[in-house]
Amino acid sequence: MADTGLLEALLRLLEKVDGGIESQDVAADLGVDHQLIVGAVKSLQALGEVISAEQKSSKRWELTGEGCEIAEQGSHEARVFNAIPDKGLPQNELMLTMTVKSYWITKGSSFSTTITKQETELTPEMIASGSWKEKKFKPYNFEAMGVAPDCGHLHPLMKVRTQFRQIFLEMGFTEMPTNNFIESSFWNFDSLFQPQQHPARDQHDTFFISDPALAHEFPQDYLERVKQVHSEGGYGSQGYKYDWKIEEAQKNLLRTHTTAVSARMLYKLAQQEKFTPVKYFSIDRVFRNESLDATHLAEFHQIEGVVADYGLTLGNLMGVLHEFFTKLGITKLRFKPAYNPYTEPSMEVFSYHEGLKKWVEVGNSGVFRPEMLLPMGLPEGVSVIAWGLSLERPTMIKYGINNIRELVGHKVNLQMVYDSPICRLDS
Ligand code: FB9
Repeated sequence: MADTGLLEALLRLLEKVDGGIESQDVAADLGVDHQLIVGAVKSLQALGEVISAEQKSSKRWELTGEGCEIAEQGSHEARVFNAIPDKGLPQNELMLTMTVKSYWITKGSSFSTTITKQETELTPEMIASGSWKEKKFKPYNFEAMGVAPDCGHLHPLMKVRTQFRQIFLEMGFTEMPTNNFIESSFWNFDSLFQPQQHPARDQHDTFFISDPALAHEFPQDYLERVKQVHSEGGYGSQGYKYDWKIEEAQKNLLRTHTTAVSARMLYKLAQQEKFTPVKYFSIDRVFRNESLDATHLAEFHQIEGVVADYGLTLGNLMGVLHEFFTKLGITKLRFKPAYNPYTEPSMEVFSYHEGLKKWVEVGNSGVFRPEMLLPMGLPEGVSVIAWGLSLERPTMIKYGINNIRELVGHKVNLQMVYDSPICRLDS
């Protein structure tokens, strides 16, 4: 931004004339280099319609540094004559022509002789007070280069996670605290009405922790209601009719899904004096002791969205899934009935992949069961819809990676991380 004093001096000169002024004449009048006036014109143009400036190109002779030297020290010819060798010297080498870009400056529709400070950010205070209406805002310079990081490179997974986080935030979702990889079986399974003999709960699907092997702190009244609904039913459910054991619920494990965090958050919500609708999301690592292949490792990042409100239905779930996946650029969705221990009904979500010319699974979803929600203390009538997908699958597709070991793990080529471009999911 050119110096404000120079801007206002130029404006005062412009104010005195009816038509316009030549930038070179302004430079001469103000006794400054023409390039400073060119900069001042560009600054005034960025302020909006203060001035109008039509760029002109004119060719003209201008003394070079050498020319000034001749003016000060006498004719070149005389000096050159004396120095010209017998074989002579072409004149055009003596003088160089320059193209000077100048401006024909006229008053703009918002002409003023004073510079109004341009705001560079819209603050909450401006919005609240309405003062933004009287302010001028500096236009965004979309041509500006981003600030290059001094060092460090973001892994593609982290770039895609940021994009998903942005999508959830745009949709009004709040991020859940997922900073506990270790979880009790109670929150990972029992609170979700997943029976203690479910196959997912044994060693070959779950990583159990040997030390500390057991968790001991649970909300006792809630734990009793969970035990009751598993063993004898309640809330209209017949339960699973088995001898529910606290020792099973105490076993610590590496969480197998972020739905354990959703359970904790929904229980906390149920403790409020008055229920309030919420929209939560999480994106973090989960661990499963499963067979490995080109697209599956023993851990992955689960993305989960949760909406709790009175009277939510499967239609609301389909609607929020359409909105979510549309922001990913996925518009053709199909829903297939599925089964989850903690949601009824449940749906697998499919999208038509134009490249592969086939429907591919892009996630799973459902309505949390009353046997999960009511023991928490959530009011009758409150329903909770939720869905999940992985971070690795979209990342591999986005970055054209076929084997997950090229994306994560000790064999990853760090140059791939350095070279990975920024990620935009909507295009
Ligand atoms: O992510 C998956 N697929 C996917 C997602 C996005 C995508 O984006 C493209 C660029 C446009 C492409 C593909 N899947 C879920 C489907 C399959 O990949 C599947 O084979 C692997 N699944 C994981 C689990 O496998 C052990 C993906 C992972 C998954 C599955 C289910 C959930 C979360 C992650 C869930 C859930 C849930 C359900 C109800 C309530 C709460 C959570």
